Amino acid sequence: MTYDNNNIFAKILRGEIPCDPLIDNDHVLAFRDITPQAPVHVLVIPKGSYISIEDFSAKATSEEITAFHRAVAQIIQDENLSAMGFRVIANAGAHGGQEVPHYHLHILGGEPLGSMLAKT
Ligand code: DGP
Repeated sequence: MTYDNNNIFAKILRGEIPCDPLIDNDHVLAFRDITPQAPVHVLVIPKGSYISIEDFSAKATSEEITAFHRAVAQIIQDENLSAMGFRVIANAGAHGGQEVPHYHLHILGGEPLGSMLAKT
């Protein structure tokens, strides 16, 4: 599978679609999901062209991987999620229900999130 330069997050990274960044640095962009599934629902994406967690974990540089996970920690802290807990989701491919083929983590919290999987 090759990276689709026309996916929505690629367009956000090019500034063709607006977003309100919570983090914007050399390697990472974080912003709120347009259709939040919880009171806190933040997406963390690498700026590099990676399709999925598999692609990113296999090919990203150590610098990119470190920056990405530091950003995850920053969002968890900035959104005050540590005390009550939260969930991090990486959808991948058809069975994973991934809609946007640019790697992203969903960080969800702010209320009890229920069971881990709902196959609807
Ligand atoms: P996934 O199914 O894991 O690929 O989730 C993609 C998420 O991206 C979905 O929860 C909605 C969100 N999303 C799609 N388009 C936009 C957009 O233009 N802006 C923002 N902020 N979020 C978007």
